[in-house]
Amino acid sequence: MDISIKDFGELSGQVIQEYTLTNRQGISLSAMTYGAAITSIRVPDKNGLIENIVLGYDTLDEYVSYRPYYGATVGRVAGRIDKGKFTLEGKNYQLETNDKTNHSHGGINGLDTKIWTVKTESTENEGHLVFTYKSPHGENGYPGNLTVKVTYTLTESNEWKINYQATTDKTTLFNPTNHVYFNLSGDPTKAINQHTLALTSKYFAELKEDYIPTGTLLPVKGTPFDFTTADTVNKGFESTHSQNKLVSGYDHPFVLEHLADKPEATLYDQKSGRRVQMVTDRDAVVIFAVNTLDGRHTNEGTSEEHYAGITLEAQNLPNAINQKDFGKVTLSPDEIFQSETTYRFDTML
Ligand code: G6D
Repeated sequence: MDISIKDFGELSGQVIQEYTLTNRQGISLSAMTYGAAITSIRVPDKNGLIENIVLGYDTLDEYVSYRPYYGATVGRVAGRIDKGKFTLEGKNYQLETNDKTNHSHGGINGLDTKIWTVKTESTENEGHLVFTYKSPHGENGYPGNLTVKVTYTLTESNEWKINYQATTDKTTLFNPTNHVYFNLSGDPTKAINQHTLALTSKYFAELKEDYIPTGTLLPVKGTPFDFTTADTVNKGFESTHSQNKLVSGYDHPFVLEHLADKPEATLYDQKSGRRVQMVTDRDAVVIFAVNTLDGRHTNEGTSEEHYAGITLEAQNLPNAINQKDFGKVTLSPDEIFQSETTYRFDTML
């Protein structure tokens, strides 16, 4: 496994570095110390042409100023928290409301805006980028000194593994995700409308006008949210279903059925033949299809458009701290948070 490093700009007087792992098939994964963010993943199409399949920017300044969370490690809590409020061990907390009246993606200075330290490790068949960040007690309003370790592994079996580990000295909240946007065509100016998606999900979380889940899990059956059989994501872009119209496509958490015989999510682009399969130990996946990009962003010199990419954000359900039955997002001092999500790349004719 080849490992290379290059400078990727400077922030607050610190050099931001980009690390690239390249396996023997020529597949590569790059990530930078700003936000422990994936900056590119290069995989072959059905003809062997290796291209970048994730949205990103050419410069650090664009990541910092535009901040659509391209490839970013999002936390302490991914997604929204209703009015930024929660109660923990009898204490009421008020986080900053950085998304209209709600708290989103860990706040204005979430983990995606932090400079992480990194070390590299490699074995015969795996390369690892081990990112660490220590979030002090009270950072963005969250209790507890939280130490987070995110390990990106690229394997010779063309898998990208994300392993999260975290500990805290006071009970806090932790529900991270990676916000990578896939565009399997290899060209961010080509919309992903015709990408097909398959999910094991039988339910998705209904959203209110402010995108906070209502608490109701709606059955996907008979709706444009049904991906139990692979289908084009375009159906949600053209749908008149109130939930699709609310967000102009998809911006929804889907509850995952962990089945023994299939991955939780499969994304496929018939034209390039590229496929990514996701397996995860998390309860849900948020599918967000970049419904609002206005072409002002650039990616390797080209501008990205509407529906330029789609996320597969493995996580527990948003606003879970305020919604019973939405799963666990607390972390106490006597626990070690541990989670793993794997994305496997291949091609199909
Ligand atoms: C918008 O509502 C969406 C989020 O789901 C997404 O994560 C963010 O843009 C990048 O706020």
